[in-house]
Amino acid sequence: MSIQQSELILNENGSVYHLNLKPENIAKDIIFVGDQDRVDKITKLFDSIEFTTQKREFKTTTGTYNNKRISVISTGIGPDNIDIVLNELDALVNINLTTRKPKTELTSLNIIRIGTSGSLQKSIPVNSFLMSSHGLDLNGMLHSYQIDAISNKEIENAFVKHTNWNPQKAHPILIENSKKLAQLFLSEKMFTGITATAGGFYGPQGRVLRLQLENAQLNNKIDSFNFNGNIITNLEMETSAIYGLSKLLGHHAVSLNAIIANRANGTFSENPKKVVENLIEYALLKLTS
Ligand code: R1P
Repeated sequence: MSIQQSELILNENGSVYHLNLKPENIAKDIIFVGDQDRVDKITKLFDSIEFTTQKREFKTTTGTYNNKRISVISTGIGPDNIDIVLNELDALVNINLTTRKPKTELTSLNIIRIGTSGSLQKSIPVNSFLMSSHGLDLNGMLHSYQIDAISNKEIENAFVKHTNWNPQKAHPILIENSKKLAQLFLSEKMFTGITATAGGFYGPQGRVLRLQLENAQLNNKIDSFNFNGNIITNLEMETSAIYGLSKLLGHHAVSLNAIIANRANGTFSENPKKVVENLIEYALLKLTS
């Protein structure tokens, strides 16, 4: 059965609806950034550029760095955008866009998120790098899919109990990174830990401006969660969605975080741009050496 036009929407030139991309426009190694302006900060370091396009917040540039073909894509903010980006990228490699049928031979992409994040632990200071060993999904997007095969019930249930998690909110889901891809980026410079992924920046991450929180203790409970030595190190808005959809679709994913804030001691980096630039250089080198 072919996938109907309303389900897989293509633009007039045959490109996928939001990303504006055709299969030949993307490399198998893909860097995700949130901010569309960060795409050029990476690709200005490339040896050559072969393609670039932008629609809404989704900017893509493909080129080579150290002779490796790499695409850089901006996803915008949040797990809802990751749903769009990962499904459309998967369609580009694993669905025949002419017959509208899934291919029998599937392609696995390597997806590396280079993003910013706030540390939850005093021991992980601003200006450090952190690789997400797991994404802890606190936003619920993944519940639209059949996730039993990729979730980790024991630790999820321990988290629910420890935080007194409101049963009216989506049940948290813990998803591991791609160990194979992750090992490329490990070094003594890189902290690792569980990254909690929220569906918003203020209330969903425990920030109070004028609105009171549903559970004012939640951030403290997240900070103090410890499951056999596994602790939650940082909060951001994409990692669990990237890990979950990548695992379900058969892609490899790793999330690298530039720690620009420390929520445990209230500090913010004096030069957040610099720590992101340093992480970009580190990631490109590790990916291509
Ligand atoms: C919030 O300011 C944004 O910054 C973080 C969060 O995950 C969210 O997307 O990541 P990026 O810097 O990669 O966008």
